[in-house]
Amino acid sequence: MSTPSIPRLPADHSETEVAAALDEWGCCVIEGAAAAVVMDEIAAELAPYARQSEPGDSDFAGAGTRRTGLVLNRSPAYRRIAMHPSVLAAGNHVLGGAPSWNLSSVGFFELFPGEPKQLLHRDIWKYGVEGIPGEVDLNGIWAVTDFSAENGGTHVIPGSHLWDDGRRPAPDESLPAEMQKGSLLLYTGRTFHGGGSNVSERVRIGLSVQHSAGWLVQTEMLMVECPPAEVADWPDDLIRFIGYQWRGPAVGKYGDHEDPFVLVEQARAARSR
Ligand SMILES: O=C(O)CCC(=O)C(=O)O
Ligand SMILES: [Fe+2]
Repeated sequence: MSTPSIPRLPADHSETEVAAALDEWGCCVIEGAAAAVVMDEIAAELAPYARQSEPGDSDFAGAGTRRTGLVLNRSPAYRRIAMHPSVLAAGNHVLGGAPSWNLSSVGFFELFPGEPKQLLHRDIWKYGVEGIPGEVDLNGIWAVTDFSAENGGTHVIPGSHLWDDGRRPAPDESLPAEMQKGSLLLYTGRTFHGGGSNVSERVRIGLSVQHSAGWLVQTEMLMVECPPAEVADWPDDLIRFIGYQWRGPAVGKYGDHEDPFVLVEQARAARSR
């Protein structure tokens, strides 16, 4: 049986279309979700840091892959697309059953020529917990360069979000998400995927964005990485999106049972004194 193709939506898709694609296939490509120049800006902002990053130290991380973090701090261009309408539509649909959901991690992934195919996996394996009910992550990869079958464009298995927990993919069951710079592959935490093999002569760059239900620990300690004084000038909705918000009826409190956004207000007040 051949693998069904990855659904593709235009940038002006409706919320219903992205919801239907994620329900049925667990993944979709949003063509041209951002302008190519935005991707160039992100790449330029992160290049000085990426040059200092070490290659991966495990099979999963990949000896031919460099992963660079602190993207929110280092890339104002990423901050402008962190709450892209397609991400919000997808997250609201997949994670909207939770009291809140938020950004969990952002990584700049450079796959160099010669890097082999990554293990096909579900991102929820990162929690190390068996039997997680339903979907708790809504993730994506922005094509910072074009993604092709040759340069290691992310592989995905449409429909695999519905597989039983014990089922494992055959090596040839996945398909590469071929997409132009500025397109976005969205996939749920249960959908099998992984970096492709880069048999081209050029680096493939993807910006991995992970989002999770608010009651989960974030993959990165975003509020430590982005302390109140640093985020004070950012838009309020982005600040809340990285975690400065009450996450549920009684989680995410700060101090005397306050909303952690009060930390940002304090940083703003201190600044204007
Ligand atoms: O770089 C890629 O294409 C995918 C990476 C990935 O899925 C991961 O590291 O979890
Ligand atoms: Fe992954």
